[in-house]
Amino acid sequence: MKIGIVCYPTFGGSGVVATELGMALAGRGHDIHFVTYKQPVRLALISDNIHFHEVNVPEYPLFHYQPYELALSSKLVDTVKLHEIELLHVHYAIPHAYAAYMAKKMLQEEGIDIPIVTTLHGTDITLVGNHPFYKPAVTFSINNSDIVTSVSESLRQDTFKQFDVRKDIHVVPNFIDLSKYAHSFTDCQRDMMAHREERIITHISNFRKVKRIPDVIHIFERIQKEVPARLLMIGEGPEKEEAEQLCEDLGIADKVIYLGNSHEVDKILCFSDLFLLPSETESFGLAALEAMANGVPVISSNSGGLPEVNIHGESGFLSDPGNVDEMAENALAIIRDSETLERFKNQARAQASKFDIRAIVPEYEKIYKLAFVNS
Ligand code: GMT
Repeated sequence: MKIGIVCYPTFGGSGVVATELGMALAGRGHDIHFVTYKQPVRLALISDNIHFHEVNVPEYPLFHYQPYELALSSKLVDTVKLHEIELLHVHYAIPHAYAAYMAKKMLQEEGIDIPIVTTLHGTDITLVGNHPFYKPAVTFSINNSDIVTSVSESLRQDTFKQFDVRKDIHVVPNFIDLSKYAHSFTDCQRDMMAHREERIITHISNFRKVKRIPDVIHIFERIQKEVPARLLMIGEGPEKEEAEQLCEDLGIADKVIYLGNSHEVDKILCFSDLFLLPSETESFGLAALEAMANGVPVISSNSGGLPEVNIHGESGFLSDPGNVDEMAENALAIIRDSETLERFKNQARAQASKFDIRAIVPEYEKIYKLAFVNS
């Protein structure tokens, strides 16, 4: 099948999922066309059946805001026609589902019918999309997609609660390519990051408010009082500067390493002992799943879709958002002795294996077939 994929090309989870899905579909013989404003960061390989089409928005001084969705919908129309694309799969409702709908309508005028699959990822529903400024357009885009999927049951429920959605939402969870992790442990560079006796605690995010970055630091501050440890902070975002200051204020700056955005997340995770994700809400928590696939137990909040990914007492522990005391206690309960840590590492890996890409990608293929029926 010739499939057009629209996503954000950045380090965010929705872009990562879209890119990994596209590459996996290409591996199964589909012809994949990514349409976005920059080459997606995880799109390492442009092969014969993976293509990238850049959306350009010409600057014009009259426009206070450059009209990206207009440029995207025009690009979709051209790309669909030129490459005979049969289906569009858009990740993140804003503005992708809206632009895809416009493209569909324009193509209809030319006698071309293209089904639209929209995958909701989280913040497009729970944080941004439900703002009154966007809500009517997001509701319309969801209701006019041929198929809508969400990455967790929790996000499905949130969407029904917050929007007047008149169609079913199919849950297709995020996934992980476990074959990529089979050899990670031969390549560890742990000694460069920490002393032998120190536990390595890791956090990866886009450093936005929803991630509760100060909680990450407060949890770590309590941990390192009892067990020698280092904190690795991966990612970039608006809360980073304040986080660095908080580490200074708490006198732990020498134990916290900020690594910025990284293309080597798996290498870093492979020598980590514990992953912290105390987010206010998280529709899925792909970063937690990537940690678990690397055998890293997760201390997370219990909000959104996290309980569908991280299992309390198995792959880690979950607490109410903001309960940093409990999160620190649970973290210590895992890392204090090596035997318990090893047990949790194995359990984390076992839990991650339930989200193997080989089980999930065929789910999307079924969804695509259904989209043709609905279109
Ligand atoms: O806030 C983020 O982490 C970025 C955001 C995105 O759109 O890339 O992530 C959302 O989608 C991910 C992939 O489906 C999910 O794993 C994240 O949980 C979700 N983020 C939130 O719900 C806050």
